[in-house]
Amino acid sequence: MYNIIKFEELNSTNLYLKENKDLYSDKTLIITNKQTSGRGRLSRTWLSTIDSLTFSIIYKDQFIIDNFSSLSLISSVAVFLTLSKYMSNVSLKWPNDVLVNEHKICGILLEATSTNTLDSIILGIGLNVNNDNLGDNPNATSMYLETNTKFNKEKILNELLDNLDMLIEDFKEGNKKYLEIFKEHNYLLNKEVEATINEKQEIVKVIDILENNEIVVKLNDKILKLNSGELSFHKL
Ligand code: BT5
Repeated sequence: MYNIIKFEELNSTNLYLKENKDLYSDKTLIITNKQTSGRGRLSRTWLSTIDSLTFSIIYKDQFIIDNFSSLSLISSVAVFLTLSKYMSNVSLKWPNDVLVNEHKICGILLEATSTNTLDSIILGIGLNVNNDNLGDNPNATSMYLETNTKFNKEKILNELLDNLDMLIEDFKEGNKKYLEIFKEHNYLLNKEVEATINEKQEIVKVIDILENNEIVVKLNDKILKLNSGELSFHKL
C-alpha cells in the first residue's frame, strides 16, 4: 500500500522528496497537479500541467535500494503495462523511456539518496495523460493524443501502482517478468543508433539486455556490455 500525499503545487516532486526524505516512510507517494520546475536527467526540464500525472515515490526497503538498475526497468515496464491496456504500439527504450508510436509519453527519474550509506530511492514519474498539446515538442505524445479519449488520472495511477507492485513482488520472488517484457518490447533492438559511451559519441547496434540489466551493443566489431552510467542514447 502506498501512502499518498497530495500537494497543490510543488517545484518538483522528486526534489521535494529528496529534501524531506527523513519525514517520510517507505512507499510514500507525493503527487501534485502543478509542478513548476519539473526535472529530467542532466538538468533537463520536464513539462507538466494539470492534465499530466506527476508524482514521486520514496522507497526505503533495502531490497529495492540494492536493486536500483532493476527498479529502473521495472518502473518503465509498469508504465508499459498500464498503457497497453488502452493502446497498442507501446515500446520501451532502455533504460526507462516509454514510447507510443515512437513518441515519448512518459519520463522516469530515479535518484538514490544517501546520508552515510544509500538510504532511499526516489522514483519520479511524469505521464502525459489528458494533455492536448505538449508545447512545441514534436517528439512528445499523451494518452489523449493517442486515443482521443480522456482518462481518469486517479484510476490510471492506481493501475500503474498495481503493476509496479506486481512486478516488484515477482522480482522479490526470484523471477524476472519485467525483463521478459522489456526484451519483448525493446524499441532499440537491432537498430543502429547514436549513443554516448563514456562521453564519446558512437554509432552502436543494440543486441540484447542482460540479466543484470546491462545493455549489449556492437561497436564496430566489438561487443560491449554497459550500464546506464556508461552509455546513454540520444534523447527523443
Ligand atoms: C526524463 O528525463 O524523461 C525524466 C523526467 C521525469 C519527470 C518526473 S515528473 C515527477 C518527478 N518530478 C520531477 O521533477 N521529475 C520527475 P530526460 O530523459 O532527461 O528527458 C527530458 C526531455 O524530455 C526534455 O529535454 C524534453 O525534450 C522532453 N520532455 C519534456 N517534457 C516532456 C513531456 N511532458 N513529454 C514528453 N517529452 C518531454
